[in-house]
Amino acid sequence: MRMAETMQKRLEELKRQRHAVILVHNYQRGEVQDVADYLGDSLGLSQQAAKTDAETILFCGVHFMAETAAIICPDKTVLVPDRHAGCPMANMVTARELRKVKADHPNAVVVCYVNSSAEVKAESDICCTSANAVKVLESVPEDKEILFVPDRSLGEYAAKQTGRNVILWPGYWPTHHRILAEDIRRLRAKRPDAEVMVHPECTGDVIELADHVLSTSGMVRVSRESSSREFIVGTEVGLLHRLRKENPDKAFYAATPLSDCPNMKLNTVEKMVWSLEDMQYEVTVPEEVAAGARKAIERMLEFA
Ligand code: CIZ
Repeated sequence: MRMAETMQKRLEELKRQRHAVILVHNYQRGEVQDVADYLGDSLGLSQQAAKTDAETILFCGVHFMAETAAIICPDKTVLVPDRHAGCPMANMVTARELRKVKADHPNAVVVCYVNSSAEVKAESDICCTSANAVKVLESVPEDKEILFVPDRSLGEYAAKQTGRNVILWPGYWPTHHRILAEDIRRLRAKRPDAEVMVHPECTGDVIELADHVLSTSGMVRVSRESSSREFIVGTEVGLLHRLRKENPDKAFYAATPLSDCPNMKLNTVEKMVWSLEDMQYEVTVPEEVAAGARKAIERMLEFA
């Protein structure tokens, strides 16, 4: 038996022993996606975490996603295969910094992108993901100021879509900012029939060139439903594995190979096996923080 098959078999055994479910984000390595029980974006995975009967959740993504699962499911054991898989954008705002800005805008509603720490969520009124940011902004009463943290690009995009006046935090995801307008123009010239889909975390000049501005779940849907045969994809390159697998008769071109997140790629099938063998690395959130964060996440889930 090949090594990869041995590992997959062992993972199946451990899953049964540990009553575990495997949640995998769309940006993970192809071989990790292939052993998922559920594959999706952070919103979809949060919903799966909320309804699973499993005792253990093995979360393959980055730290804030596993933290969200731990907040929603305090009675379950949430494990990550690699504890160093973090998110640079989530580190661009701390609860202390947010409290300071809130003090200057005491009536503002704080909308917090899920790509943030539990402490920051606990300081926020409502969370959102890239899939529902526009709906969440629309839900804020017109007479209220909105403070959006930490992703400036997503906040700017959602503000434009809703016409709302939004105070933006200067955070960003380096992986999406590596996609340049020039990349899109060059590929469009080469593939004139391709539809261009980009993520709302991209910079404004990239967004302006796109046919669709979508979360990863939106890209999965449009790729399936569209009659186009070719797509230029402006997001983290891990998603292309899923798009190609689900649409073998269509062609997908990464806007740039540089849009490759090193944190997302830290998880491997071997580390998943070790994680369930040793029941590590457990992600926990102190209840005094989790209680506030849970309210903001639960409000977001109403806009799923
Ligand atoms: O919300 C998520 O899961 C992220 C980080 C991207 C997306 O659009 O799925």
